Amino acid sequence: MVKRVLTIQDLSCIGKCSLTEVIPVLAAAGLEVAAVPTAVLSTHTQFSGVHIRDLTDDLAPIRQHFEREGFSFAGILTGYLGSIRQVDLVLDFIHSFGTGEAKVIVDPVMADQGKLYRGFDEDFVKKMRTLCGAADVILPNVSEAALLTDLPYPGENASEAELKSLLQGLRGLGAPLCVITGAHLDDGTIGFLGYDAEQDAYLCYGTQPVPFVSHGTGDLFAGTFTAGLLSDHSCEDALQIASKYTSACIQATYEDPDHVNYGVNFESRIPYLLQLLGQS
Ligand code: PXL
Repeated sequence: MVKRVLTIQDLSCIGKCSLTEVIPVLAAAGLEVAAVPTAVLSTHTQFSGVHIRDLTDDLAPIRQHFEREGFSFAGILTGYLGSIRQVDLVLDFIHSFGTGEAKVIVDPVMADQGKLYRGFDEDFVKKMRTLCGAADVILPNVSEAALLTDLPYPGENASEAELKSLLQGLRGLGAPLCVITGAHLDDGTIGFLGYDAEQDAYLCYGTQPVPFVSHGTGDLFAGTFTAGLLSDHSCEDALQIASKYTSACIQATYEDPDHVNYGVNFESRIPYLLQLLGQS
């Protein structure tokens, strides 16, 4: 039977991120995607003058309808959420549908390069800690890990020892698997460093760095990890698949002289994703 995955995040029309990346990746893995948009934005928030249709008031009625229909989900992936109230409403989805076998994956999108994204503050960070506590897996970047743990931001070139301190702090939030993504590892690669509390083991993997930075790579990583996990790969394998695919998409964008600089060329690498997932 096809597995159904619920994902709750924004739909940005231009500026590849959130649902526009996650829906195709999950669908490519053969999963049925229940996509709940929290807002429709003309572009992601790195552009100025963005038109936003906020859908916060629609989230509870959508959840209630899902409950009346008796829908269930093999997993829930949350991404960029625009307000504290949205996080509360997402927690309601998790309470309704995140029980039993369902895997809850939280990407606590709110910061990069040591700075909170526009519109977020310390109260939002506190609320995000609660959401992380309701997850099976959390996928912060280094900046988000520092904010969530209230530890100083160690910079993008943090040592593995510093990343491990962040991981121990993240562990305190309650998720059994905490993974710092986009981490510069001591061997010169870029990838993830995670701590699996059930196994008491660190998970680590990196790919060669590509000198190109783009928006939406964290969302792509989270979507790909979810795709791998729900297509029966282990957490460690799913993390490696996400690392390899995200890196290949960044590389493809970097190598394209005509690339647009508001997202990565993930579309051209879908055949590679299928190969990584063992589906081609
Ligand atoms: O990629 C994270 C993200 C998702 N959605 C929106 C964003 C951002 C990052 O800025 O603005 C709307």
